[in-house]
Amino acid sequence: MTLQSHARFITIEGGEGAGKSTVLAALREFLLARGFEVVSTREPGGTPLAEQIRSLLLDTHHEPPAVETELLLVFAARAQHVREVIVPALQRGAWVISDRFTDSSYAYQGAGRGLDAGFIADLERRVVGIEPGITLLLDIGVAHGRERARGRDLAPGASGPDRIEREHDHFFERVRDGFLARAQAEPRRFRIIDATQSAEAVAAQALSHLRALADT
Ligand code: Z5A
Repeated sequence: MTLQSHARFITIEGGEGAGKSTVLAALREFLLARGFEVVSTREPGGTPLAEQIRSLLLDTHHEPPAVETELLLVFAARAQHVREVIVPALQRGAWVISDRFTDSSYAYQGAGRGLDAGFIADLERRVVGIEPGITLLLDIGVAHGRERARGRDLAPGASGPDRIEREHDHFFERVRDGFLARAQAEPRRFRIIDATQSAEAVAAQALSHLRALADT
């Protein structure tokens, strides 16, 4: 089974603190202003059940999952998200913008944790079945991204770093390399954006890619 690509399905990927949420808000505003229905969502999560799985994945107080458990949990959440939210929205003609999707599993569980990419691809085909028309990869050095995320995590009311955010820099270097390798392997789908620029410059670049899509 090959993956079905959807032109109105946009994903935003990148490491910690890359600015994905910030870009998502800008894309959403642009599409809403043009009168489109927009579903903005995130992974892991996006449905009540998938959000519960997210809590299990990121929780720091309980037994840490084995790497295989971690992979299967992200795909369990994704199976629910695809069926309950993403596919129904695409079928009624809405745009869907997701903060992370399957590329994150290749980067974190594949490149980061060392799980076999063939196994992930098999799950992707059997459990997910779809892929975005365009993926914006916000690329930033690990130290720079972590510094931004730390600033946010230390703000009053913030809950502090989650289980994955507590990993070492080496892990995040492998994740970054994993994302860049995927972008290199699929240049038609990926657009790499230098996320070290100002938030305004990053949003402007993301919008220029979206404009090219939305106007066709
Ligand atoms: N995960 C996985 O392992 N496998 C999978 O398959 C999936 C996910 C789907 C949760 O994801 C974790 O799940 C994640 C990977 C794993 N773990 N980690 N690490 P998440 O997306 O919810 O968590 P995150 O990557 O930690 O997101 P984040 O830190 O919230 O990053 P962000 O959304 O890219 O950043 P932001 O919130 O937009 O910005 C961060 C801060 O920087 C904030 O204060 C902004 O105001 C500031 N910012 C943003 N842009 C700029 C610019 N351009 N300049 C200066 N400051 C900026």
